[in-house]
Amino acid sequence: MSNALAKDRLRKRFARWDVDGNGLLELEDFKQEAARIAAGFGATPDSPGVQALHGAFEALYTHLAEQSGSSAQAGISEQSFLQVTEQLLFAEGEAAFNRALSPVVKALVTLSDSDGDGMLNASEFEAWLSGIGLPRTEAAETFRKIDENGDGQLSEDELLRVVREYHYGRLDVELLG
Ligand SMILES: [Ca+2]
Ligand SMILES: [Ca+2]
Ligand SMILES: [Ca+2]
Repeated sequence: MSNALAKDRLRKRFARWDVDGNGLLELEDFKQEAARIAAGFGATPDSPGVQALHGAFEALYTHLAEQSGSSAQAGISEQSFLQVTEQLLFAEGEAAFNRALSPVVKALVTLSDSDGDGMLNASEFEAWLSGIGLPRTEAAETFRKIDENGDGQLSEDELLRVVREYHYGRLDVELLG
Protein backbone atom coordinates (compact mmCIF):
# COMPACT_ATOMS: atom_id res chain seq x y z
CA MET A 1 0.00 0.00 0.00
CA SER A 2 1.00 3.62 -0.36
CA ASN A 3 2.20 4.88 2.95
CA ALA A 4 1.62 8.57 2.18
CA LEU A 5 -1.40 8.65 4.48
CA ALA A 6 0.49 6.83 7.22
CA LYS A 7 3.34 9.32 6.90
CA ASP A 8 0.95 12.23 7.09
CA ARG A 9 -0.55 10.82 10.28
CA LEU A 10 2.89 10.24 11.78
CA ARG A 11 3.80 13.87 11.08
CA LYS A 12 0.63 14.94 12.84
CA ARG A 13 1.49 12.61 15.73
CA PHE A 14 4.97 14.13 15.97
CA ALA A 15 3.54 17.66 16.12
CA ARG A 16 1.03 16.59 18.76
CA TRP A 17 3.68 14.99 20.96
CA ASP A 18 6.16 17.85 20.51
CA VAL A 19 4.26 19.70 23.21
CA ASP A 20 6.69 22.64 23.49
CA GLY A 21 6.93 22.90 19.68
CA ASN A 22 10.73 23.07 19.48
CA GLY A 23 10.98 20.49 16.68
CA LEU A 24 12.29 17.70 18.93
CA LEU A 25 10.50 15.02 20.91
CA GLU A 26 11.88 14.98 24.43
CA LEU A 27 11.07 13.18 27.64
CA GLU A 28 9.59 16.41 28.96
CA ASP A 29 7.11 16.51 26.03
CA PHE A 30 5.89 13.01 26.89
CA LYS A 31 5.59 13.90 30.58
CA GLN A 32 3.55 16.94 29.66
CA GLU A 33 1.33 14.96 27.30
CA ALA A 34 0.64 12.43 30.07
CA ALA A 35 -0.10 15.30 32.48
CA ARG A 36 -2.42 16.97 29.94
CA ILE A 37 -4.42 13.75 29.54
CA ALA A 38 -4.52 13.12 33.31
CA ALA A 39 -5.91 16.65 33.77
CA GLY A 40 -8.45 15.98 31.00
CA PHE A 41 -9.73 13.04 33.02
CA GLY A 42 -9.75 15.13 36.18
CA ALA A 43 -7.71 12.34 37.78
CA THR A 44 -5.52 12.90 40.83
CA PRO A 45 -1.75 12.54 40.23
CA ASP A 46 -1.42 9.52 42.53
CA SER A 47 -4.29 7.50 41.04
CA PRO A 48 -3.26 4.14 39.50
CA GLY A 49 -4.39 5.21 36.02
CA VAL A 50 -2.30 8.40 36.11
CA GLN A 51 0.76 6.54 37.39
CA ALA A 52 0.31 3.93 34.65
CA LEU A 53 -0.12 6.67 32.04
CA HIS A 54 3.10 8.42 33.06
CA GLY A 55 4.96 5.10 33.09
CA ALA A 56 3.58 4.21 29.64
CA PHE A 57 4.48 7.54 28.03
CA GLU A 58 7.97 7.54 29.54
CA ALA A 59 8.57 3.95 28.39
CA LEU A 60 7.33 4.84 24.92
CA TYR A 61 9.71 7.79 24.78
CA THR A 62 12.64 5.65 25.92
CA HIS A 63 11.79 3.04 23.30
CA LEU A 64 11.58 5.63 20.49
CA ALA A 65 14.81 7.33 21.61
CA GLU A 66 16.67 4.00 21.71
CA GLN A 67 15.36 2.97 18.31
CA SER A 68 16.32 6.32 16.80
CA GLY A 69 19.86 5.90 18.11
CA SER A 70 19.80 9.24 19.86
CA SER A 71 20.52 9.59 23.54
CA ALA A 72 17.46 10.15 25.69
CA GLN A 73 18.66 13.68 26.49
CA ALA A 74 19.28 14.71 22.88
CA GLY A 75 15.66 14.33 21.79
CA ILE A 76 14.24 12.88 18.58
CA SER A 77 14.01 14.90 15.36
CA GLU A 78 10.99 14.59 13.09
CA GLN A 79 13.09 12.75 10.52
CA SER A 80 14.25 10.18 13.10
CA PHE A 81 10.73 9.82 14.44
CA LEU A 82 9.39 9.10 10.94
CA GLN A 83 12.14 6.56 10.30
CA VAL A 84 11.60 4.77 13.59
CA THR A 85 7.82 4.69 13.39
CA GLU A 86 7.76 3.65 9.73
CA GLN A 87 10.12 0.86 10.62
CA LEU A 88 7.78 -0.08 13.45
CA LEU A 89 4.69 -0.04 11.24
CA PHE A 90 5.98 -1.46 7.99
CA ALA A 91 9.00 -3.60 8.85
CA GLU A 92 8.57 -4.83 12.42
CA GLY A 93 4.81 -5.16 12.08
CA GLU A 94 1.75 -5.36 14.23
CA ALA A 95 3.16 -7.27 17.21
CA ALA A 96 5.91 -4.67 17.67
CA PHE A 97 3.40 -1.84 17.32
CA ASN A 98 1.20 -3.48 19.95
CA ARG A 99 4.11 -3.89 22.36
CA ALA A 100 5.04 -0.23 22.01
CA LEU A 101 1.54 1.21 22.33
CA SER A 102 -0.42 -1.23 24.48
CA PRO A 103 0.74 0.25 27.83
CA VAL A 104 -0.66 3.64 26.76
CA VAL A 105 -3.99 2.09 25.73
CA LYS A 106 -4.12 0.03 28.93
CA ALA A 107 -3.56 3.14 31.08
CA LEU A 108 -6.28 5.02 29.21
CA VAL A 109 -8.69 2.14 29.77
CA THR A 110 -7.88 2.26 33.51
CA LEU A 111 -8.60 5.99 33.57
CA SER A 112 -11.91 5.62 31.68
CA ASP A 113 -13.22 2.42 33.23
CA SER A 114 -15.33 3.76 36.10
CA ASP A 115 -16.97 0.42 36.96
CA GLY A 116 -13.58 -1.32 36.89
CA ASP A 117 -14.59 -4.33 34.76
CA GLY A 118 -11.68 -3.86 32.35
CA MET A 119 -13.94 -2.93 29.41
CA LEU A 120 -15.43 0.38 28.28
CA ASN A 121 -19.18 0.79 27.86
CA ALA A 122 -20.64 3.71 25.89
CA SER A 123 -20.46 6.26 28.71
CA GLU A 124 -16.96 5.16 29.74
CA PHE A 125 -15.89 5.58 26.11
CA GLU A 126 -17.23 9.15 26.20
CA ALA A 127 -14.99 9.68 29.24
CA TRP A 128 -12.02 8.47 27.11
CA LEU A 129 -12.86 10.97 24.35
CA SER A 130 -13.26 13.95 26.67
CA GLY A 131 -10.19 12.95 28.70
CA ILE A 132 -8.06 12.93 25.56
CA GLY A 133 -9.70 16.15 24.37
CA LEU A 134 -11.57 14.73 21.38
CA PRO A 135 -15.10 15.80 20.38
CA ARG A 136 -17.91 13.54 21.54
CA THR A 137 -20.19 14.43 18.64
CA GLU A 138 -19.78 11.09 16.86
CA ALA A 139 -19.16 8.99 19.95
CA ALA A 140 -21.93 6.47 19.26
CA GLU A 141 -20.87 5.87 15.66
CA THR A 142 -17.19 5.65 16.65
CA PHE A 143 -18.08 3.21 19.41
CA ARG A 144 -19.76 0.89 16.89
CA LYS A 145 -16.70 1.01 14.62
CA ILE A 146 -14.39 0.01 17.48
CA ASP A 147 -16.68 -2.67 18.92
CA GLU A 148 -15.62 -5.29 16.43
CA ASN A 149 -17.34 -8.24 18.10
CA GLY A 150 -20.51 -6.20 18.74
CA ASP A 151 -20.86 -7.06 22.42
CA GLY A 152 -21.50 -3.45 23.45
CA GLN A 153 -18.16 -3.20 25.29
CA LEU A 154 -14.75 -2.04 24.11
CA SER A 155 -11.85 -4.26 25.11
CA GLU A 156 -8.19 -3.19 25.26
CA ASP A 157 -7.58 -5.31 22.16
CA GLU A 158 -10.35 -3.61 20.21
CA LEU A 159 -9.05 -0.16 21.20
CA LEU A 160 -5.44 -1.05 20.42
CA ARG A 161 -6.47 -2.44 17.04
CA VAL A 162 -8.10 0.89 16.16
CA VAL A 163 -5.03 2.91 17.22
CA ARG A 164 -2.91 0.61 15.05
CA GLU A 165 -5.27 0.62 12.06
CA TYR A 166 -5.41 4.41 12.18
CA HIS A 167 -1.64 4.55 11.82
CA TYR A 168 -1.69 2.03 9.01
CA GLY A 169 -4.19 4.31 7.27
CA ARG A 170 -6.81 1.57 7.31
CA LEU A 171 -9.30 3.22 9.67
CA ASP A 172 -10.26 6.85 10.15
CA VAL A 173 -10.79 6.77 13.90
CA GLU A 174 -8.23 8.75 15.90
CA LEU A 175 -8.22 7.81 19.59
CA LEU A 176 -5.05 9.39 20.97
CA GLY A 177 -5.85 13.04 20.21
CA1 LIG B 1 9.87 19.27 22.17
CA1 LIG C 1 -16.23 -0.69 32.35
CA1 LIG D 1 -16.42 -5.52 21.99
